[in-house]
Amino acid sequence: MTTELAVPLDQRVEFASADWIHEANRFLSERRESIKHFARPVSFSVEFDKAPEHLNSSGKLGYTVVVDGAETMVTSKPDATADFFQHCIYDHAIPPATIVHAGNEDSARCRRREYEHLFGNSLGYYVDAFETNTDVSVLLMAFHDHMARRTVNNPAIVHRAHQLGLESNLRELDAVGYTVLPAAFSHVFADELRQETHRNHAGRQEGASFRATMLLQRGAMWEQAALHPWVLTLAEYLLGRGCLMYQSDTIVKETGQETHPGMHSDYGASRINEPFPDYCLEATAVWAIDEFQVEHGPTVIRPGSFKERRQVPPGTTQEGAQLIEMERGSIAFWHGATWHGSTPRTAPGQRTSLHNAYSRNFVRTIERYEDIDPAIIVRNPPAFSTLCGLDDPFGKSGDDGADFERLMYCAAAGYGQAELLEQA
Ligand SMILES: O=C(O)CCC(=O)C(=O)O
Ligand SMILES: [Fe+2]
Repeated sequence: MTTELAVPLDQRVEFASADWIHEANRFLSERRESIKHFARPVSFSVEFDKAPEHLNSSGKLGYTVVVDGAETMVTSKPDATADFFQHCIYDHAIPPATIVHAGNEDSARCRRREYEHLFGNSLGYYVDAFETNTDVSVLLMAFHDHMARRTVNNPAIVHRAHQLGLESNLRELDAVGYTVLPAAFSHVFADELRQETHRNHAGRQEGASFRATMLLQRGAMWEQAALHPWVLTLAEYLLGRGCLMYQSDTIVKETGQETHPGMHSDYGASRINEPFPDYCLEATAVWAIDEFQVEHGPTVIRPGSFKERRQVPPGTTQEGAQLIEMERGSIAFWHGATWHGSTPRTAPGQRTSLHNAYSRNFVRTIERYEDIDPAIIVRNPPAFSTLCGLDDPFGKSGDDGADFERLMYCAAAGYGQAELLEQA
């Protein structure tokens, strides 16, 4: 059975759009009676610079919330007279949606910590501005999660990349087929991921492979990793909107172990016809949970080889390829048609890494999440169900024809579309 979406497709909204404001009002006005018991009205206002063009028709973008029990409590303009006014949260970037309060304490802490690692200490922009454990903060947390559960990421991918400071990474992807994102996750997260990885690997039978797979259904930290806003932006740049999780797995490499001798392309498993199309079908993010220096057995890659548009010829060696050396906390990201391999670890100890591969929405993925536990879908923003393939843009025909609601949603949301850097 295919898992139900937590929020139907037609209830998804883009951050700070008119539909978003409308939904925000609907949520608050349903709670009007309890709001009337607040000791005094609460107000706050948020303003952004450099919003995507399709939203920023009227100059300043932002919104103001006045929680006073009135009919309209959220308006679509910033207002500097509000109690609590925050100009340009997230250093000008429109924030990706995340649900920080749902789930258990550990996962809430993890989500919040990683967003603060990337964007600074402003995630709790309105929740923290009011006393905790009051009716007000409980309401605002619920408001935040309700909106995050239906908020889609800014669909203007190049704009998003620009705001997140990833433009040079897009250029590298175009030029050589790979790029590295330093300090992409915290050392605390690295330690948590390592511990969980080793627990997963240890629980397996003798002789199991060096991979542990199907991570999206193995705990909230893997969900958080799959949604990494920088990685997802690079993935959508190469693969178009609505891309899927192709595979999510960890590798533990021991001293002397050669996991990927020679060279390969990540298109190998999908038997892609040659010549490969000139657009990307699959892309891989490798998280350095441990150090990736020469003695730790890092990845090697041949710059520009994705332009060959073919599988690696048998017998191709690693000669002339470049090591991807990176510090723990970094993420390497490559176009899946790029020829790469890995080197043996010479140092004592183990190399731990997370490999999140993404594909276009029409590619058949290696892992399957169509029947993933609905509780996992509920605690994540729409981007997560998209990765799991639950937005399936094709729908499936029943006895009465195709699923036009899906077809139309995915067309309107631009699924499969990509932008080129030069157009921005
Ligand atoms: O583990 C490595 O260094 C390379 C792994 C790899 O080939 C991949 O994730 O596609
Ligand atoms: Fe690979």
